[in-house]
Amino acid sequence: PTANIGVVGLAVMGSNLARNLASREGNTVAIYNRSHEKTEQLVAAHPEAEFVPASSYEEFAASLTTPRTAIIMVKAGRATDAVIDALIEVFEPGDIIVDGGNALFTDTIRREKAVRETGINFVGAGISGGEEGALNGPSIMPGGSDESWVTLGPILRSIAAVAEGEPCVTHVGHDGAGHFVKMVHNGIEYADMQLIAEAYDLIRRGTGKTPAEIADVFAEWNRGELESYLIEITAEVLRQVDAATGKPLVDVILDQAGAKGTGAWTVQTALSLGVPVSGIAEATFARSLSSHPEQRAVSGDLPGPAEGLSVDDVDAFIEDVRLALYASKIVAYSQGFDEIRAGAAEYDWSIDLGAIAKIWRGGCIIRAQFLNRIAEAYDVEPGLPVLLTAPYFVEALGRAQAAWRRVVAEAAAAGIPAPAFSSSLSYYDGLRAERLPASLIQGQRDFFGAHTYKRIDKEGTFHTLWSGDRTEIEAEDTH
Ligand code: NBP
Repeated sequence: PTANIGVVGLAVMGSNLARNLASREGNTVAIYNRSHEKTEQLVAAHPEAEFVPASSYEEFAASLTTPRTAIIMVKAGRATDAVIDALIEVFEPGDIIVDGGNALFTDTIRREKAVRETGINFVGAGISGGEEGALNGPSIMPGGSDESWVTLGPILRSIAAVAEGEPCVTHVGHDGAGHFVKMVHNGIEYADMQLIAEAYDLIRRGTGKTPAEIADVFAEWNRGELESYLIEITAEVLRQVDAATGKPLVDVILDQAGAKGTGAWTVQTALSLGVPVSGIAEATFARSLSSHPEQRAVSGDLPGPAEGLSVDDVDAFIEDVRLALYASKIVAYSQGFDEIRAGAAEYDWSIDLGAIAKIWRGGCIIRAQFLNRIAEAYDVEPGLPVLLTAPYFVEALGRAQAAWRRVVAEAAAAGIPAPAFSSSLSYYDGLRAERLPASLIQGQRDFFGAHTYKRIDKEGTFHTLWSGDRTEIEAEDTH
C-alpha cells in the first residue's frame, strides 16, 4: 500500500477534494467511485496528481497504509450509509472513516456510535466552501474522537484554507459536533444573505439607484467593517448585465429563492433546543414565502400604504442602511453562536467558540473580517453568555441602533418587507428589556391550563384559583 488518504465518491466535491489532497506534499490519494468511469476520468484528466485508482472497495482498502483513512464525499443520506457499510467490511479496528458530506448531525451521532462498535473510528466533518473551496482550501469542521484527530489533523490542516497564517480547521468536538457547527454555519449564511438582500431592496426602492450603482455601494462597504465574501459577490452579481436582454441580471432572475435544507435544520434544531435564532428563521421563512408564486399571485392587491419609500438625503439613508445591516448581522451571528453553545451543552461537546470563529475566516461562504472580532470576544471571555454583549459589539450596536430603528420604521411605513432587519431589532430590544410581557403569558397559561407561575418577590410556585374565588395558592412545580 502507498496511499496515506483515500476519497470515496468522485462527483464535483469528491474530485476536487481528491485533487486538493494530491496537490499537497506527502499525500498519495486512493480514489474510488461506485461507477468506475468517474475514477478513470479523474485519473485521465489529472496525470500530475498522485492518485491510486481502485475499482473495488477491497482494492481501495488494500491501497491504503494503516491506519487507513478515507473521506466519503457522496450524496448525504442513504448513499453515505451504503458506503460506510462497505468500508466497514474492508477496514480494520483503528482505521478512520470520515464523512465529508452535508450530513444531519443526528445521523452523524448515530453513525459514530454504530461504527465505533467495530473498533473503527468515524468522523463527521463539515466541509464548507463549495466546489472552489474543496479544490483550493475549504473551511473544515471535523467531529469524532481524539484518537482519529491525531492521524486526521495533519491531513486536514494540509488541505484547509489559510486565514491570517492559520489553517481553517479545528477539532470541533466529539461525534456530531462538526456537522452541528457546519449546520449552524449554513444557517448564519442564510441570515447574512437575507440581510444583504433587504439592504439592496431598501436602497433600490428608497433611492431609485440602478443595480450597477448599488454594486458600487456594496463595493464601498466591502472596504469597511462589513468586508466579507458575501458583500463582495453581491457587488459582482448586481453589476452583471444579462446578455440576452441587456437588463441587469438581477432583474431577469426569477425571484423565488431555493434552499437545500440546512437552514431549516438549523431552525428546527434551535426550536428543539429553545434557542431564539429569529434572524436565521426569518431568512429561512423569507425564502419559503418567495417560493409560493400561487400565494403571491393572489396577494398583490392587498392594501398597503399610499406612499412608497422616498428618501431626501440619499447618502444619509445609505449610511443608515449600512448600520442597520451591520447591527442585524451582529445579532444573526450572536444567535448562531448561541445555538452552538446550547448544542454543546445538550450533546456534551466541549466547543471552543473562538476557534470556530477563526476557522470560518477562510474557505467558507461567511468568511469575513468580522469573525476576528468574534474570536477576540471569546478570547477575552470564553463563557460569554451572549456574544453581542462583548464590548466591541456593544460599541458597534450603540453606533448603529438609531439608524437601525429609522430603517425598520421607514420600511414598515412604506410597506417594504424587511423581516430579518426587523426581527433582529426586536430580538435586540427583547434582550434589553427590563421586563417582558412574558409575565402576562404566564398568567394566561395559569388561567386556562393551571400551568402555575413564579413570583418576583418570593420563592415557590403559585396558581390562582381562576374559576373559584381567585385567591392564590402555593402549587406543585409542574416544570
Ligand atoms: P452528490 O451529492 O451529487 O453525490 C454524487 C456521488 O454520490 C457520486 O459519487 C455517486 O456515485 C455517489 N453515490 C450515490 Br448518489 N449513491 C451511492 C451509493 N449507494 N454508493 C456509493 N456511492 C454513491 O455529489 P457532490 O455534489 O460532489 O456532493 C458530495 C457531498 O458534498 C454531499 O454530501 C453534498 O451535500 C456535499 N456538498 C457540499 C458542498 C459544500 O459547499 N460544502 C457543496 C456541494 C456538496 P456514482 O457516480 O456512482 O453515482
